[in-house]
Amino acid sequence: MSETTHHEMWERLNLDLEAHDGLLEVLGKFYGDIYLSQDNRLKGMEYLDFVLSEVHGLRIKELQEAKEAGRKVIGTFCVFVPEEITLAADAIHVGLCAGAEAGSDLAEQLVPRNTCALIKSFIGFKMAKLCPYIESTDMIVGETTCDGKKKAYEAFNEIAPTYVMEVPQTKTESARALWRSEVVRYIKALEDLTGVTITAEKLAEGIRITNAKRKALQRLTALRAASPAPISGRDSLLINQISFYDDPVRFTAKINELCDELQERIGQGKGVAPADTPRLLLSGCPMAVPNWKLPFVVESSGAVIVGEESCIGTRNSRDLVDESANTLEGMIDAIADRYMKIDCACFTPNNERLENVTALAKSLKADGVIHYSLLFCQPYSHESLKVDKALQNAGIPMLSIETDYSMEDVAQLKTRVEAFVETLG
Ligand code: BJ8
Repeated sequence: MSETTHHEMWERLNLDLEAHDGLLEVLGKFYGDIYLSQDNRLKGMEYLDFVLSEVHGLRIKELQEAKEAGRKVIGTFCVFVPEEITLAADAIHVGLCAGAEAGSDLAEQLVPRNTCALIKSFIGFKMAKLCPYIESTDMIVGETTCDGKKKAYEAFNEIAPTYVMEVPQTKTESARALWRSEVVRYIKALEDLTGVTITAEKLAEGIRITNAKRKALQRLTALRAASPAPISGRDSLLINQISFYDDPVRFTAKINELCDELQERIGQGKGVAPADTPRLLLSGCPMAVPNWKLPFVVESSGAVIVGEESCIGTRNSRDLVDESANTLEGMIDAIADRYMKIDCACFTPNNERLENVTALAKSLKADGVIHYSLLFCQPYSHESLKVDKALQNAGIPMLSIETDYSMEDVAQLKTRVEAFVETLG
């Protein structure tokens, strides 16, 4: 992570420079051990390495320059906030979920101890003055998904004003009507903030850009069905993580280039691990940057990860917005419909997720699934039992793991993952 050149900018953003330097140092080391140590990486990963090395540097500089030119920055915590609309308002959409423990002890002043690590992390990053993204936002958007997040936004609002979208908890007709009205309310909120009127033309362009990004990620997912696995799970997770920060047009072009390289590699029969390496699908809670713990444990236990069924994975890229509408109302309907397909564990019932996980495991030729829940995450812990049953019925073995962001259980996790991988033969 480059530090010296960006200090002035970080100071202007009121970061705690000493603590922030410490964070970047740890992250740089962590990244070197987990990422740069891998063999057979794709050339296209150099771009991702560069973006990650500048995630608090050049990308923040770009955001500051955009702000000086009059654009607004919108920070989000959930894939329910429609990026299409943010782009249509000529604003920039960034993900604020955090995957590190730093600041989590401070977060316990605002949320209870038994809150998941993801929530504690974004609150902790704000309280410890560690996140230049939060400090760059003009509007932070929360959402009513799990109870932990709903209540956390009330507390977070005290230190960072948060606009909250109401996400329904069921998939009924009335729930869809509520969600559509929330999409309309978000359009209005953005128009008020930016002074930009969201026209059909602008929204069509926002839909096109976001769909193109999702199509590139879908392409990556499909290519990972090849054997031997052509890309590591760690690198694929990084691509999905960076999709929440990078400029969407640039990112899409780079990921399509990387997919071209992948295609070539597959054509040559090359991969990152021998063809008989057990293939695993990860399923469950999102893994925000820099939460690379479990992928590292899995891929250093004799297995390769071939997919991520999570919001920082296929749940965010699987469905596109229908582009056939040409009126604003029609596009709003198409956006509402696309987002209602998200199979987050916060919905009840949520049977489509069981079908989706099983279908994904089959299409990626996974030998097994690791279900990952963050400690204290009720929705995903509950669903791990149902996912297990559905996979058993399909003859696919599953290992359930609950953990947080600390490194204390790494040895224990490795023992469990190795034992599971051994059973896969
Ligand atoms: S659409 S998965 S991004 S809510 S891990 S905070 S669920 S207690 S992240 Fe999510 Fe949107 Fe759903 Fe996706 Fe709560 Fe669980 Fe914590 Fe979680």
